[in-house]
Amino acid sequence: MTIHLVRRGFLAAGFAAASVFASARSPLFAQTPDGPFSLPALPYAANANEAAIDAMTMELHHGRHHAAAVAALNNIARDYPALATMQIDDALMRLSQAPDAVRTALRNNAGSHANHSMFWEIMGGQGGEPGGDLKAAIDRDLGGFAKMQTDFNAAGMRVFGSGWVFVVVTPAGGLSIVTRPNQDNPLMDGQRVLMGNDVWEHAYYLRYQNRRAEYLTNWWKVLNWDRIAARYDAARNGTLRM
Ligand code: MN3
Repeated sequence: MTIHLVRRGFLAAGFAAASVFASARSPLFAQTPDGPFSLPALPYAANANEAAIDAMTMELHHGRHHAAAVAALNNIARDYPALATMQIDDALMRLSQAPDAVRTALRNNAGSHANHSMFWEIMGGQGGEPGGDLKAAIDRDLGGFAKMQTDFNAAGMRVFGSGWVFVVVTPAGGLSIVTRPNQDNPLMDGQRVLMGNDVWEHAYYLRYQNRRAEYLTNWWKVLNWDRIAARYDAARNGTLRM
């Protein structure tokens, strides 16, 4: 289906010759073609999150799943050149303006790139609890840290099929727990992601099999609250990109 979309888009754009080249690529491959988007390196070793996530899961999740989304995104940029000049948050917030032929693929792959980039960034820590302004916001909006954990994990359990659970910073500046299906990202609704957990089975199945609750509970042990606090400051300053 994606190949069809790529071919049709190129023909529509008048690049019929280029479509042959593009359709020979599979966006399912992890290899990242040259393009405007790149896979961010993990900011720690693959085994840094062993308290919650085994190294093989980290390597497959980052090096195969996320890489495939980046490769697909670069293929979309060939088809939709305006994408190459856009920040990922702009692409997600203006999804309705994308050409019909690429919108679904863009939604899935730009969403995945934003979601996973955030996910790697906020781990690699020792868990614990946030302080300062972020703690105050959690107390104010989410009923305190313990209630936030309980409600976040419960929301993660309620995701049916594949999706994500997030804490978002709303346009009004408040914190809220939300879930999204597939690779949807709250930026699509104008909300900034403070933090989020991936509850696709690929995120936990090797170690936990069907025990998603145990994965959700352990995940808090590897959070890096300094990085999450920096995201909170960036969200408030208007500089948080994804
Ligand atoms: Mn994932």
